[in-house]
Amino acid sequence: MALRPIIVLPDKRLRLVSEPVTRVDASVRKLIEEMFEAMYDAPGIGLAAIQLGEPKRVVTIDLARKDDPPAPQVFINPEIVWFSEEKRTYEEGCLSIPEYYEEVERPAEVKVKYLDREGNPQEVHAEGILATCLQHEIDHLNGILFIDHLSKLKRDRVIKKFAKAARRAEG
Ligand code: GNR
Ligand code: NI
Repeated sequence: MALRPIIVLPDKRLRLVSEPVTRVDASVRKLIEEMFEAMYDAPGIGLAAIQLGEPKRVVTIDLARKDDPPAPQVFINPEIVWFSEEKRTYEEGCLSIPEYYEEVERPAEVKVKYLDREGNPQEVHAEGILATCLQHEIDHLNGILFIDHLSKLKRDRVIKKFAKAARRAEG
């Protein structure tokens, strides 16, 4: 299977709102395999389908430490149905905004409804890094990037840097 590239800023597809999956069929299962391949290769702890250019509401996550066995998790059509008042701050990064890291404050806990890779409805109560990662990935499904949670000054600075890099690469 060919390794699919992860799209980066300023690619406009990152701003698309992804479409719900209506049936977990062979094409969705193939997309999930390609997402894990790209995510593990990067490496990253999460990926949204749009990061491969596919505007579908599919998320992969693996929070296992390097020396532990893989723990792949799939979330199809994930939806936050509850979030805590309590917040948590975590230094985030994004494979679509390489080598930029900044602290983001989000709800500390979330309840997320989703379909698993068999298409069965599930619900998870997430806290810690899983809560942060799920919110980061669900943002991607809505065309939102973690830099949108920063000050306009910081966000504009990052966007400009990547726009400039793209112009340079084009020559
Ligand atoms: O690999 C990733 N690490 C990460 C760290 C803190 C908060 C969120 C993330 S997700 C990111 C991979 C990615 O870009 N997913 O969309
Ligand atoms: Ni990301």
